[in-house]
Amino acid sequence: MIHLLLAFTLTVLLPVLVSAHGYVGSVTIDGTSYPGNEPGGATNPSIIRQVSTIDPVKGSSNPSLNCGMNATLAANVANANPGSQLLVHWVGGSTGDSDWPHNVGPIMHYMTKCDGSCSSYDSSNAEWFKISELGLQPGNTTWYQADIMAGQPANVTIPSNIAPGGYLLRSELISLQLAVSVGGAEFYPACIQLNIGGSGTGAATSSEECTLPGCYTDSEAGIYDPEIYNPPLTYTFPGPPVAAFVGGDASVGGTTPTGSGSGSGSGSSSAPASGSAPSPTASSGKFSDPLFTLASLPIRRFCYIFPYRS
Ligand SMILES: [Cu+2]
Repeated sequence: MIHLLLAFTLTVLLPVLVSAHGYVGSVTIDGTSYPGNEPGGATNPSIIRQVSTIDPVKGSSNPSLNCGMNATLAANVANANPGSQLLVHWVGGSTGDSDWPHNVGPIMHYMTKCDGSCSSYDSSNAEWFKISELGLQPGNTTWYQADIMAGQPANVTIPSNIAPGGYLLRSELISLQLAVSVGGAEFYPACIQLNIGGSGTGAATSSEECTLPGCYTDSEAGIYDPEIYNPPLTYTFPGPPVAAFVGGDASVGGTTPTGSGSGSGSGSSSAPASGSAPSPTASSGKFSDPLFTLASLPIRRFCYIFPYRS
């Protein structure tokens, strides 16, 4: 009987377990969709650098903090322009057939200029600047990442005055459900290869840039947070501030009504997709999610039950 029960429990839990992490399945740029490759799977020409696994990057000095786990160059580069809107579709599971599984932690976007074509650019020593950061929604209890978990893409706008050239756009989710311990944070970076046109002149200053790894430490606020389960929260974003030249972008696109409500000072990005209403789904949606429901049990997170999956 015990064995039967165990077998039943595993049968129920395993499908959830294998979807406990994720990756960027595709990116939509001004309405055109660009598919990515499954982590560790076949490599088709893409604009998204392929990672080797859906597992998170652990540790702030991990070289994979740059573009994701063992990321490799992508063959293609997409054209975009200052003011272009990108929807970054984070998905869950090794084949991306489920929603992003985490709802605690920030959504941030960085860029760096490629030296030559981004399809051959090694960014391991690149200096990155931040173009957006989203943390807590108004009320300081629900994260914008909960909207990603509810199936919405991360929404980011290319700065309206950015100088033309090749750029990597780095989309990053940090999942903080284990961040009550130093080293517990899960980093999920992804790099998208762009060629940006126009005649802008905007650029970050060197004090607004840092390398990845290099931007973060394991023990700083925003990465290690023993109070993460004691809302309402005050959240301090890791990394540099949003670059000053991005500042004028707050209203560009006009599709992100809730983006500036987080107090982050960025305003150029928002988790909710244009035209969708984020708030009604924020609470009802997450309670219907099996992972969240299980995560709400007295034992708070799977990763404690199955530490090898953390
Ligand atoms: Cu995960």
